[in-house]
Amino acid sequence: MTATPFTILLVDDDAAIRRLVRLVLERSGYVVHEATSGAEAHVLVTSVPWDLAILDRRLPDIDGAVLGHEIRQDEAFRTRYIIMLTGEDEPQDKVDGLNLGADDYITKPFQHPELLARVRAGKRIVDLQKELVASNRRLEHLSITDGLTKLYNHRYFQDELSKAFETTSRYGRPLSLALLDLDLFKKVNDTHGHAAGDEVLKNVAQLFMGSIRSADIAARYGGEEFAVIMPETTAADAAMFAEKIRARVEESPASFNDTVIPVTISIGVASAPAARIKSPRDLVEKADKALYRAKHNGRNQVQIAETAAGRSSHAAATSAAGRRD
Ligand code: GH3
Ligand code: MG
Ligand code: MG
Repeated sequence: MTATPFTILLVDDDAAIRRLVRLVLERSGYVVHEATSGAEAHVLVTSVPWDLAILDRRLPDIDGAVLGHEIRQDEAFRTRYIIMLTGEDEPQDKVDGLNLGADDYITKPFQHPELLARVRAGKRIVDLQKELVASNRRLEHLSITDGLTKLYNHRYFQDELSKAFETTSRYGRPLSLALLDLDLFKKVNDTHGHAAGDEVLKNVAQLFMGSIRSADIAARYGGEEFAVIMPETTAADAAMFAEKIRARVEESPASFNDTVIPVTISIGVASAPAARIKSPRDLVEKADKALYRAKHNGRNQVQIAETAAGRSSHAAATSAAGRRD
């Protein structure tokens, strides 16, 4: 993890207190930003990154406890730590502050070691929460990614296809799906070994990632089979994309231990909305059938799913401008 300095927002209208607290905190290596009112604090919380806030209870324009409560309402600040600065003779201040969501309080006048000890305690909590967030992100990424190719995995593909299909059904927007299968891949493994086969899979995955639009989703469907979801893409445009990626795979062999390993892919494309496609499953089935035809017809080619009229079409390169160039 990068070592960004722990940053503290100090909100107090008393300049002498601000100077003192800043001095103590900066000597211990903390970065401090100051605000003198609730209004200034509200600007500061969104304009600088921060970890912990020290809020005076008595501010000119707002009760510090209420300010803390307001800051906490923002989802982005839920994991930050808030310490109230309260007067010695107002025990109710502490109760109010804690009730409104502050994590701790410091009574004025305070001893430096106590201030630092409470800030350190806050830092421990904030650091722990940061680690949790980071580890959740890592886990989430792992749970949707294929380890070998770094493309999305099958589960994520299914989830995203369902979502994309819903948009298509609701608004009648075009949606295309390409299923791509490496040709005679078993032979690659048999000839060059499994490790070389893995390298080929990684290589084609790279080609897919470099060829898709940002809204497209490229996934490893399983084994040596891949899928690309193309929202807002008609069958004609998807056919052009598929032809482009087919040609790119043919032209860009992987190399493994100084051996160049050429491969080709067969692609089946299906698009919605279409009369017989009522579900994401129908779309996959149609694309799969088209893929099967591509294999049956000799591989290294693109086939487009049959339309309701029963016609099938071969995606030969067309003269029209591609959607991606
Ligand atoms: P076709 O053109 O009909 O698709 O022929 P194919 O040989 O590609 O098809 P088949 O389904 O017979 O073989 C797929 C091969 O893909 C067999 C399997 O060992 C290989 N394979 C699947 N996953 C992996 C993998 O993660 N790494 C490697 N190296 N090979 C894999
Ligand atoms: Mg295959
Ligand atoms: Mg296969």
